[in-house]
Amino acid sequence: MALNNFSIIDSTLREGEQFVNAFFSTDDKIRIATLLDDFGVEYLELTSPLASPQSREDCQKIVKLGLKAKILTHTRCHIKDAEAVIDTGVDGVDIVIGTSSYLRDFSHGKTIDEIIDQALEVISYLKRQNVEVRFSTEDSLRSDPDDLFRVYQSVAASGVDRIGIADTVGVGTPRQLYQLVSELRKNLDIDIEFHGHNDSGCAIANSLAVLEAGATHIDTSVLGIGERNGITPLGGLVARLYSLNSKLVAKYKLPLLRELDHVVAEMVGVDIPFNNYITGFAAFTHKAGIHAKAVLNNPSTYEILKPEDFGLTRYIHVAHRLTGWNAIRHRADQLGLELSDEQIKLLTTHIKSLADQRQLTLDDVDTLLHRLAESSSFLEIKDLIESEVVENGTNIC
Ligand code: HCA
Ligand code: CU
Repeated sequence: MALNNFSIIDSTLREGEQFVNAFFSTDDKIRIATLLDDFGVEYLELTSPLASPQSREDCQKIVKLGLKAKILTHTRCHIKDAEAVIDTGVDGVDIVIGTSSYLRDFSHGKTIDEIIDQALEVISYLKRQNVEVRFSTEDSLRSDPDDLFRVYQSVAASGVDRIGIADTVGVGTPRQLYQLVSELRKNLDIDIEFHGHNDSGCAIANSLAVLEAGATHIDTSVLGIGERNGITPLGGLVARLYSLNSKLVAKYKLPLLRELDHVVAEMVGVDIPFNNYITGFAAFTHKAGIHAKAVLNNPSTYEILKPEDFGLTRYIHVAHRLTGWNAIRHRADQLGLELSDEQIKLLTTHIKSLADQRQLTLDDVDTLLHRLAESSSFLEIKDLIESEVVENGTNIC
């Protein structure tokens, strides 16, 4: 099963450059490439050198960095394009042509037979240049399945290294993709890549489905940036695979995800979403008293991902009306305060009443805990708390 032997093709520097806010300087590109290489992705896909003079220069510079990751570039399936990118020294070229009726009628205007002829010409040229060649069909999920099979069969016989399925508009479902890849696997002995857009929120699930069916390569970008709302996010794919079996992603330096997400978010001027996989600020926070208690006893009760494996820490939110005395006890222990269960339970009741009246901060809770620890007798603090709840509960801190 390919799940044990897949590669990530990170396309932050190609698909990601198509994100509306992306304007990467040469230094930005080098930083992203170096970080991704350090993280351990197997391939980096770069914008076509034909896009602009700077794109060509940057592509050459990244090739010269001598990274461990293989460097790919991406072009249309045209012989002239192929000839014009080969001198950049890349390890491989990803070629693509639309096969859906949308793209055949409204983009390049070619028949399936013409697409096949053109593909064979370009593949044979590139193979003679000794580079890795991937041939992909744009808008595969809205292409006629018979056309798709015919195209893949012809190119597979031509010595191409990998075929690519591109869900260009993010319309595919996991079941559909599982079936498509299973069918290809049965008939063709060739590596299969998947490039999935996320318009309907299935990019990660689709990536897993194709891997389960035998695909070998998955395209990602940092934070998922790309055309429209982007493609399979690197961190999301890692979270998905890790939670099946952490060994699947043990080959990557997981603690680098945080830096990658932060660096790219800053470069393209967006915040990391609060609910982002692994690196969103709420990804490892626990709030309700019942959750907090169980997580304190055993984090796995409510965590499928171990924050420490990603160089991160969990946070138990205690200053609110849903809190519980176990969480407040944990905070007291963190502060090194010796308090009895009775004291903690009383204070928890008080915190809940206060939190009904205004939003509390951790500082508020800490102040109360310190005051409780400093009070000479339990009765004294009991009186203090009860009188303040009744009289002016809004401002005890
Ligand atoms: C594009 C289209 C593409 C190509 C994917 C691929 C898509 O912007 O050039 O080469 O497999 O989503 O179809 O990104
Ligand atoms: Cu795309």
